[in-house]
Amino acid sequence: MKTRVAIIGAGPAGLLLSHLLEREGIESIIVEAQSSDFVLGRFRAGLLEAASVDVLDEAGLSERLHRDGLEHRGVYVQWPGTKRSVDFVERGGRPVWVYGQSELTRDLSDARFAAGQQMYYNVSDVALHDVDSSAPFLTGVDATGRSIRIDADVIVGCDGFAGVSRDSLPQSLRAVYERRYPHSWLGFFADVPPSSDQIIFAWHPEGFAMHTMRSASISRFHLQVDPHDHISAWSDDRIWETTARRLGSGDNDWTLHAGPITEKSILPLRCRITTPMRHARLFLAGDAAHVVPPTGAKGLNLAIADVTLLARALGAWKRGDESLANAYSDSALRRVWRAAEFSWSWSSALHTTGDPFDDQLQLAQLDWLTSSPTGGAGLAEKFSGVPIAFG
Ligand code: FAS
Repeated sequence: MKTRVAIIGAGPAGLLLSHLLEREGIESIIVEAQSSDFVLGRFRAGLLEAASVDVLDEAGLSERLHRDGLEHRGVYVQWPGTKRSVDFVERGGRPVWVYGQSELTRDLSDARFAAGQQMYYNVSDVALHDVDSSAPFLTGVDATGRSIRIDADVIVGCDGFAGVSRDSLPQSLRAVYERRYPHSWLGFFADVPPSSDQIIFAWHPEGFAMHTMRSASISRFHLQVDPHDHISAWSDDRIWETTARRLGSGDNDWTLHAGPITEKSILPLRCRITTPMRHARLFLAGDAAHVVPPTGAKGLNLAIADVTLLARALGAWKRGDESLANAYSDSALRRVWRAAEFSWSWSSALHTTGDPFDDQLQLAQLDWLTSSPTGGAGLAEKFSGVPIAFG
């Protein structure tokens, strides 16, 4: 097969890229290792920055988001004895949207199928060839066991953290920056309406807790746990008791409502960034290039920003101007490192270490962020994001 852009991965990055490329008049083919149902069944992220919603609005992909999503002006930040609301809009930022990644992936997937996009699911052994030449190509084995080859002008790796595309960056050029956090997150979904009108970030001497949501009837929670902890050690009762304690249920007549837990898992917190995000005819976008801890809810938003920049760059290149394609990696990485810094500093302010000195430093940081106009403005900007642009 021959196309202009061969995309590896049908997650949010790959699907949105294909949609944005089509609006630039550029055809693409997507190959995906898993089945469509498997990809649509992955929950993961749940918070969209305003800049991400702007992209989806402009691309005609946000109808269900505005119907079913929840627009939030800010979040609650609390610690024992103190609960403060940080209103991003009041502090110069923009609202954020609660809308599950699985819902967004469904919207993107539906749009691609409706557009007759060439997408091949259950493709194994994907390999990249000749990315240094002007005629790169992909090979793989499709669901029927047939070998496939896709010749393209450009290959884009949207194949996530476990993908293969970044291995095609020459070793001599490739730099990998990695930080493993000294704690993990136990994340769980519950079929119970949220007990709060806004997301709660709770510092607690025993460990961090977060109350977020996916809809008016589904709640989502995260608990700081030891990196060596195992989900089998966490009964539903233990999870609810711990969550209620850390969120201060019963304090100031606020009560956490429990319900059936429908999914629970433990996720290591890590940051890994691979540079550059472009080499010759190979581009990387989304988790294929970078993963950040979900504390700042940046992973999915970075994927959206990457492919927005990349579609603009490939559109300009098609019109004869390669300058944006040359600037893609630096522009994308500038945003990635700002998100990595926020994810690191916000995680560091909220996750306890067991050291009382650290406790006091963290509480001082949270007190400043939630009471000082400049601290609040900084938090608002980091949370609600900045416009997606080159430079
Ligand atoms: P994805 O990983 O979503 O998609 C990559 C696709 O490539 C997959 O479908 C995969 O099957 C496919 N693929 C991989 N290798 C391939 C190969 N060799 N050939 C063909 N296809 C291949 N982010 C947040 O902002 N907030 C959160 O709360 C949050 N929670 C998360 C929880 C978990 C458990 C995880 C794992 C991530 C979480 N993230 C969160 C980050 C997550 O949302 C990512 O940022 C987002 O999925 C990025 O999208 P993609 O770059 O498309 O990568």
